[in-house]
Amino acid sequence: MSELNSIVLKILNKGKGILAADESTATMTKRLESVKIQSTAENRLSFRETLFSASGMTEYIGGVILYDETIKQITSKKNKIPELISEMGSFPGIKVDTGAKVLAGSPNEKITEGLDGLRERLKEYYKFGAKFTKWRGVYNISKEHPSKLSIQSNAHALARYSALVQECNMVPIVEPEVLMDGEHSAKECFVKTSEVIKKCFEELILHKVDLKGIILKPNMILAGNKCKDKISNEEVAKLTLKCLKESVPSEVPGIAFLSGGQSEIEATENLNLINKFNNTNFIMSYSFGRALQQSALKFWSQDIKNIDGTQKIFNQRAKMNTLAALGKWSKELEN
Ligand code: 5MM
Repeated sequence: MSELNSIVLKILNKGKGILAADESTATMTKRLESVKIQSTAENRLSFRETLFSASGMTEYIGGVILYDETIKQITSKKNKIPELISEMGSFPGIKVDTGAKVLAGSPNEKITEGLDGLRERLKEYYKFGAKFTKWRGVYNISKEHPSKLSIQSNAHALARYSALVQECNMVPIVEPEVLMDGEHSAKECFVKTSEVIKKCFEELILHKVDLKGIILKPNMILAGNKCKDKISNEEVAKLTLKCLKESVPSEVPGIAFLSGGQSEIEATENLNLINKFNNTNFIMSYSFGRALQQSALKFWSQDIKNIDGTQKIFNQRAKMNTLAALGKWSKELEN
């Protein structure tokens, strides 16, 4: 077994998932301001440190994706953040893209940037203790989108990023996110997501990326948030499995879904059904941002000194999602 493959299997071991805490400062500011907390470096650290030192980290969270600011911060107990995460039994990871910018040639779409100087930045993050990385390509659905140009150029960037990351002995998380914003049907989401993922693997193979040493982070197959014809959770799970079975090469060891704006319970329920019906050899787990942090953030914002209370809420979400990654979750366990 290669070193990278063994890291993947440890991160996703026994239903463990990934905490996506890699919000850029702009996104984190939105999240904090939505609960009336000022977005200072100190407050961003305080919330994140509260989560990273929660007991649920040890049992349920195999990896944490950090942002550049956070990986360099020192905790209130004078520890480095990656050391705290490792001590809790989890792997520190880092977001290495520099964000999605307007795609020249298709102004309503985005291309993710960050390849220039990436090899050097990766070496620095490796020294900080990162064992894995993340890069997110974003695609929106409309009649003419995602365009061939956006599908091709984002896949190319994801593949070039992955090859550089593996060269530096870290596991790349490959995140092509087809957004749920819009009126599109679940069927359209299925078709577009399949096209996007297939192109990503075409490019990953061309760039000689070791598929056993990556984690795919896709969206679930959902109807757009403005679509009138919603589908059931069972249909979401079945369509998601069909899409991944047809588009992902069997060498890939693990898939960790993003939550994409679903409510916490919805994301957990869908993940549980995906695992109940899983007829593939892929590990199917989670790499949630909002669906792991929303309730904890709300509670914390009422009293940022109530660390135990915040951690209790986070532990419960992490536990519920790990049970879902094992197909053992039920609604009754939520109470
Ligand atoms: C944690 O949120 C990340 C957002 O990063 P930016 O601030 O650079 O947009 C995002 O990439 C996240 O990792 C994934 O989208 C998954 O998060 P959700 O909330 O969809 O599970």
